[in-house]
Amino acid sequence: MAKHFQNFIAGEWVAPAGGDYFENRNPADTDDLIGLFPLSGRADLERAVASAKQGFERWRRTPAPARGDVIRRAGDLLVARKDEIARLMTREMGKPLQETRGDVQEGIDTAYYAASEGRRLFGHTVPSELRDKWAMSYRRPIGIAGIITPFNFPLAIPTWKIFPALLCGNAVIFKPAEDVPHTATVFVEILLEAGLPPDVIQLLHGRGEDIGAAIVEHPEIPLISFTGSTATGSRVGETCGRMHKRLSLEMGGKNAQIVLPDADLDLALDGVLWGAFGTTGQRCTATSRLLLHEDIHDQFLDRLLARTRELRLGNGLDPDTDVGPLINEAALEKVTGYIEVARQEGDEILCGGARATGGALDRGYFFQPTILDGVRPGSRLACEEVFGPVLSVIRFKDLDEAIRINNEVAYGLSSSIYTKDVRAAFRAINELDNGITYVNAPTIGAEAHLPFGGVKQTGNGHREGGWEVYDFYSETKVAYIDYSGKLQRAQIDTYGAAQG
Ligand code: UN1
Repeated sequence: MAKHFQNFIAGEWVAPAGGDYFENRNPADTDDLIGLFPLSGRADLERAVASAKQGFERWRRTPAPARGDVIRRAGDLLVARKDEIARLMTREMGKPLQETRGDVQEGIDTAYYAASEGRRLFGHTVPSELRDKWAMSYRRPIGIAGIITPFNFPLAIPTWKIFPALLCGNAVIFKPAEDVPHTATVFVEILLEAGLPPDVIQLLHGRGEDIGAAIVEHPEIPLISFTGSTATGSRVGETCGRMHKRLSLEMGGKNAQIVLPDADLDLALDGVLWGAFGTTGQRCTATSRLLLHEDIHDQFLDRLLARTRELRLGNGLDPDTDVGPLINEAALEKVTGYIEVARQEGDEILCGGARATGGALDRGYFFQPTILDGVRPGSRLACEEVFGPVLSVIRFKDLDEAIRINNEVAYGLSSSIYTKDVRAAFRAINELDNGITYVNAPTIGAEAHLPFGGVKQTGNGHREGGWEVYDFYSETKVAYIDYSGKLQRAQIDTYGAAQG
């Protein structure tokens, strides 16, 4: 009998009001049932909002350094349980253990950065234009933050959002992706063990179209942070625009690795293998386009093909596995659909192109690492996010053309260039339209203490990580203190002229 997991609402682990649950199965072995998780609805959300409002009133008054201490303890608990969490994460979403350990590490890094921010949260103090008057800005909490997260980084992405939201003094309602509810449950247990007041965090499991949409639409949740598909992000954006909510969106990518002829080709090869097929291509930063200079195109592809064929697919708990499964049946259908599109568009399938089967693979959602050559700029495989192990190869003649091809897609998350030429590298940094550019490193691998996000259709101008995310989760307040004892009129009694 599978275990029933619960929501965390108003300080207790509780069953959903409607009494319905969904199954959480291992994508590498669908016979493996991890547990049953609540399908939440509006009644659950109403209870969570009422409790979070109370939590917010207390938490907003807790000094920021004390809020930081709770987050530091959460970081310590993540350190102590790193291996255990990595294992349960691999079991529920498939990526190999070294990657899920990295995912937990990203959460630890984010915790310690957030904890230290509790002793900064800088405002500005600036001179007033009037005498005996003081002017300054500082940061205030906003209210309840609705946090909606994807499956591909089951711990890291929730920590990117929840730690800064809490550090800034907000309460949180957390809705994790349906594919990874177990990691989310353990994360909330850790927050509570670290000493977070129980009404400051509420965990609601369920479907995006039900409980996710209800959170976005709730008038008492003024702050929404969403990472997921562009289509869903557009709907979230419409609602938040209509309701004047503060919204951070992190959506798709179509990230390119550019290889110039002078590059260290061994390094470029290692980079594209990791960027394209790490996490089974299911990162918004995944390398999904490889732009090869015509002089090295053929030899580079030959070597890439040989290395790709050596990749071992399997259960991520097996230390020999390089590439795990896709997340679910719908992902398998989506990626398979794109191979059909590639065929219709006349792309050449150099390897892969189908579900991976045989032995234990038959029980999971495995897909062969796939390389498509001759992909034309402007075609669907050159422009659309696949979110799977599918790499589109495009040939170019010079750096100008490579930059143009990189920039002509709707997305703008990350890009990468391999070259030894410092002039080419700096031109790329300046001219590639992306939030992040890597030089001699793959398109994946952002560090937790730098701003993360993309331009154009990837986001809506906000950044996660680093120092910038604290602006999103707090409101600027400005205070003027006039101790002159008389009426001083800004812009009129300039520089205290009235006083002589
Ligand atoms: C994502 O793909 O949604 O830069 C996040 C990286 C990771 C985070 C990826 N640190 O690849």
